[in-house]
Amino acid sequence: MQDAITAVINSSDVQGKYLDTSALEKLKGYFSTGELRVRAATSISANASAIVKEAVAKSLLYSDITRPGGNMYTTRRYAACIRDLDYYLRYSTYAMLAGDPSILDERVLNGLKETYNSLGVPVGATVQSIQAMKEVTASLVGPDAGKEMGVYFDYISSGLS
Ligand SMILES: CCC1=C(C)/C(=C/C2=NC(=C\c3[nH]c(/C=C4\NC(=O)[C@H](C)[C@H]4CC)c(C)c3CCC(=O)O)/C(CCC(=O)O)=C2C)NC1=O
Repeated sequence: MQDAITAVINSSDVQGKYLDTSALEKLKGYFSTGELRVRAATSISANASAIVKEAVAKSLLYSDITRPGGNMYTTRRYAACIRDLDYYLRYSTYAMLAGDPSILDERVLNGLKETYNSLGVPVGATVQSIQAMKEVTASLVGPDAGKEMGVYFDYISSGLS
């Protein structure tokens, strides 16, 4: 896993240089949003199950997916879906704190699309529910932190698509 600081330092190290202006600007941006990130992570963790629940209500409930024959039908599969959304929320929060998406590649996206395809989990509906979580989260944490979190929800969405 990388974070914004190691990403910037590694790329300067590879070139054998001190940090240049653009590297320093990146670090400054990261440090100046530190408190925003920690505050957002605090309220997301305190409201995680409510965020997931509202996102499901907005995107999946009462659709063909929750009816017999749908991929969320049966309690076991419904629970697996809720659990997956909770993973996406938790790992997006980690990535937002780190200011870097690499943890999503390593822990979440690696092999996920293949797993979904082999189990018949619909990717389009999953992406819709991740986008619903993005909206619900933004309304909880406010527009600035919401935009930061949005980067990582979008990263998972495009990694799945
Ligand atoms: C931390 C990283 C991590 C991820 C991301 C992860 C995902 C993941 N989701 C799975 C299943 C699943 N995922 C879903 C999800 C959904 N079905 C829908 O229709 C909805 C659109 C969607 C929810 C948004 C369902 C229903 C299953 C069970 C499918 C089945 O067994 O038939 C499985 C197969 C094994 C299992 O059932 O537990 C994995 C590995 N596991 C992990 O360890």
